[in-house]
Amino acid sequence: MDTVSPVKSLTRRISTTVAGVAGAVVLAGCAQNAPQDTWKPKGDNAQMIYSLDKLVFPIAGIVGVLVSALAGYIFVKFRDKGQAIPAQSHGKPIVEIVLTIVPALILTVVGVFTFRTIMDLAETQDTEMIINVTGQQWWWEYDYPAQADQGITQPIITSGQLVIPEDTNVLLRETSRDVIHSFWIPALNGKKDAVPGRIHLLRMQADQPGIYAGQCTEFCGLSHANMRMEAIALSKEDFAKWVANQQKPYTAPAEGTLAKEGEGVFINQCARCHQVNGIKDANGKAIISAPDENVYSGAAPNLTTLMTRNTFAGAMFDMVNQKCRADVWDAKSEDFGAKYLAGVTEDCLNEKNLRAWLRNAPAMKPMYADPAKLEKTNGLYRGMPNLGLTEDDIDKLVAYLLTLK
Ligand code: HEC
Ligand SMILES: [Cu+2]
Repeated sequence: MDTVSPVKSLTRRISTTVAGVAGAVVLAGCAQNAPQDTWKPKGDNAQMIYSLDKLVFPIAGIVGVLVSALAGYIFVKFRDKGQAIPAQSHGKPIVEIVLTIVPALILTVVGVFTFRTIMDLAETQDTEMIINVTGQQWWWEYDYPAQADQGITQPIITSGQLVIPEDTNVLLRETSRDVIHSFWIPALNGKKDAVPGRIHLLRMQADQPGIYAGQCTEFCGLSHANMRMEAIALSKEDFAKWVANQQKPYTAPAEGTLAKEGEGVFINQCARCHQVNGIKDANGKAIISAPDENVYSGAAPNLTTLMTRNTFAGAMFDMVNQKCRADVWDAKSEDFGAKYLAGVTEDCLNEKNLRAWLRNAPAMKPMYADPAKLEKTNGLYRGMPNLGLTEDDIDKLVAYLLTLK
């Protein structure tokens, strides 16, 4: 027979829960390496949000503690011990007036500063550069329209890693090809939803070269948690080098090499979804990959300069091995640009990840791309399907993809 009284067991359950939550909150503050910390702003926009937080958080904290303490005191002090019901009254006008005016004043102060920050963050007058950002299940595409003053003479399209020049007011024009996503690089600015059929604007500015991690923050389906992104800030000179490299013409691999065979496999297997700018078929005819009607959003990442980004598939997987990864992530800001621009060389390539992806992408990242279950998605893929490639073809493709830098 259970001898613990129901009241005791309830008290124990409540105190265990409270201790658990408090413990988790305290431990969450211990993270050594927390790149997605809003309270470590690395640019003007994030700084504005932080300054507002610094004002509002202590006020909200004091009010929160006071209210919880008072409520707790009242629960304990006046709990039902079988005493007579106290005399009922209808309040004291003076208390009611004070309790209305004080919160109203606090909210007014907070409201004025919040409104001012929202207005400042919506400013677009000072834009120096525009990048179009398109979310889709489950990766981000960045397209840089031609902008002569930024040295961008023809459009650039890339994915996963948003490359920007330091100390430059960049304006993102966000939209989505399928469902609502939300773009968030905490060190650089707050969140902004990417909504199909609309364009939302988000300012970006980074004080220093470096890599700033982010995450899609609007639940967008099966692989929402695997939809990450990184902003890469480069010094202005390094950014110019990056732009020049993105715009250089395509060079096909030399005849007779493994990479050349890989180009053939790519044309047969991949080009129906993936664009590589300038690639030509055996007859010298340019291949423009049409939007693939079998892919839900109609699009796949542009792979023209795949090896200039060191993560792939929604910034989920490293394209580089452990050592080379540390080189970039831990670089001092003055060395960062050179390290990043070195790209993915043969000895840095994380061949294990890339091969696993080519072998069976949906096994690495959950996607609606299983041919057996396509009736559930009206015959449309979300993401990259398992193409059933042979190891031989994968060898060739890896050799070819390594030339895309
Ligand atoms: C049916 C369309 C389709 C085909 C065919 C296809 N892919 Fe993909 N691929 C995608 C989609 C969609 C993604 C984005 C998946 C994600 O990140 O969630 C992708 C992602 C990738 C990525 C990561 C790119 C990045 O920047 O994040 C690589 C590399 C890649 N595919 C290589 C290939 C190769 C090589 C082939 C040919 C063997 C191929 N793909 C065939 C649709 C396709
Ligand atoms: Cu998303």
